[in-house]
Amino acid sequence: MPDLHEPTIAAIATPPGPGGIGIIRISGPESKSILTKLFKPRTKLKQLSSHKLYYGWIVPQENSPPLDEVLAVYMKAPSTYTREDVVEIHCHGSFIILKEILSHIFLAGARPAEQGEFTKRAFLNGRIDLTQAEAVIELLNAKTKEGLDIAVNQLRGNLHSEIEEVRDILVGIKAILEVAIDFPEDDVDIIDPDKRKAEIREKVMPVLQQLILNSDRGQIFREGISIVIIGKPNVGKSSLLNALLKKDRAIVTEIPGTTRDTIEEYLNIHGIPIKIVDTAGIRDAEGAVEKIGIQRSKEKLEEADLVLLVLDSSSPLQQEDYDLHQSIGEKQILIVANKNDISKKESFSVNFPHTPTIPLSAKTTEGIKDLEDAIFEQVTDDMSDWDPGCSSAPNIRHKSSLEKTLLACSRIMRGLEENIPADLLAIELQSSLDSLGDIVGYTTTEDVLDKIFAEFCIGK
Ligand SMILES: Nc1nc2c(ncn2[C@@H]2O[C@H](COP(=O)(O)OP(=O)(O)OP(=O)(O)O)[C@@H](O)[C@H]2O)c(=O)[nH]1
Ligand SMILES: [Mg+2]
Repeated sequence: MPDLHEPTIAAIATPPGPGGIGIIRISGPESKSILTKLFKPRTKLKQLSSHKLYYGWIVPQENSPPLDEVLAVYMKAPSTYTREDVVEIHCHGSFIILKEILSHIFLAGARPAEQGEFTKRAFLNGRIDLTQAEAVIELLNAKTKEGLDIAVNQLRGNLHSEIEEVRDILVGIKAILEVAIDFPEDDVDIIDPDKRKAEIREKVMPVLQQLILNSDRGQIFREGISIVIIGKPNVGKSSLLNALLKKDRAIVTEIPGTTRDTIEEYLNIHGIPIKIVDTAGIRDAEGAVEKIGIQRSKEKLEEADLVLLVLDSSSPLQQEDYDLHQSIGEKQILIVANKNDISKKESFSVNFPHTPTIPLSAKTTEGIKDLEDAIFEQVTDDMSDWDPGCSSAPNIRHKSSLEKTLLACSRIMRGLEENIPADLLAIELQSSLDSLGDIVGYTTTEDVLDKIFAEFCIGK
């Protein structure tokens, strides 16, 4: 149940800058009385009904001129976002008006909400679990439709219910162990180790393993990847950037050394958010500006998840091309055999037999789709059975707790094998339950919670 002694909080819930409407949100026990102090409905009312939108004015003091014409709603706990009494005031979307009204709300008894505090209250009051609170952040930050699907699924509680199913099985085993602790002479019979092992092996570990796998896959759609285009001067790197972006973003000329600085852009390849960086062509440069540009190209190369090495298939390979290929090291790489609209001088699959090569023309854009498919395949590896729309994809924090749970499960399996005493098994079991509890927020420490909610914006 919500704590009636919690202070009432308020914040502007809509983004800064002018807009059609701007919304102020208030949550806490004083919400309704604050609204009644400031809001004058058009028709006189005895009482504000819950979950009903009223038209009227914000009049901060008796006889003062109205500040704004608004729509206001009072929502009685617990059917609200935070499970506390909540008020929303829909004003005109001017930051000055919003700030002015907010200052009167503070004078009337609310305090400014901290980042994510509304969602934190929803979590603390038990309306959502931690995975759902985190899904709200991901929903707000989603860069592609696929990233959004993952967040919405998590918000609907898909991850929560999978974790709960596993927890139920482990809690059941723990109950049996506790009985066995009380009757040590019959403990093997009570525990029935083969049955417990089968439960963990068939119903717990595969679910944990699948969730861990989904975490890596979801990460790609959620966070995206970074691609860097490198190559000698004039091979067509900027032309490739433009072809992928489907717009003339970077300057293209026949003069080697055209691009001096790195150019960062964003694109969406089959649902994966991608940061793509065009770089200065790498060579032994004389000019100071070009030298700095080349240094930056090398730094960007370090940060990349995937490197597109552009080669000019219309002219013979040079030592510089081999050196560049070498400098990419262990990173994922695709060779772009550009300018294949001109007669071919090189077949790179002979020169670089272990690197996938995509022939294309950045100028005519023929082959660009093949490159997009190759990028997708390269970074999704064997994800053909992955559907971001129906799998719950744990984040890195969840993943590390899942891995801890899985380790604890392996230790329990070994313990059951070796018939170790029930009280020792119970300790391992508690540790696996604690790790699972961290994911949904039962046992999460205060500092982890603070870190999670600090990622929110104010007003959410
Ligand atoms: N025929 C043909 N010409 C191309 C192709 N791609 C690029 N070019 C030409 O090659 C020249 C260099 O292209 P850029 O895209 O500026 O090459 P870059 O690698 O970015 O060059 P720097 O920025 O100087 O390192 C330009 O004249 C382009 O029109 C292609 O696929 N076919
Ligand atoms: Mg360029």
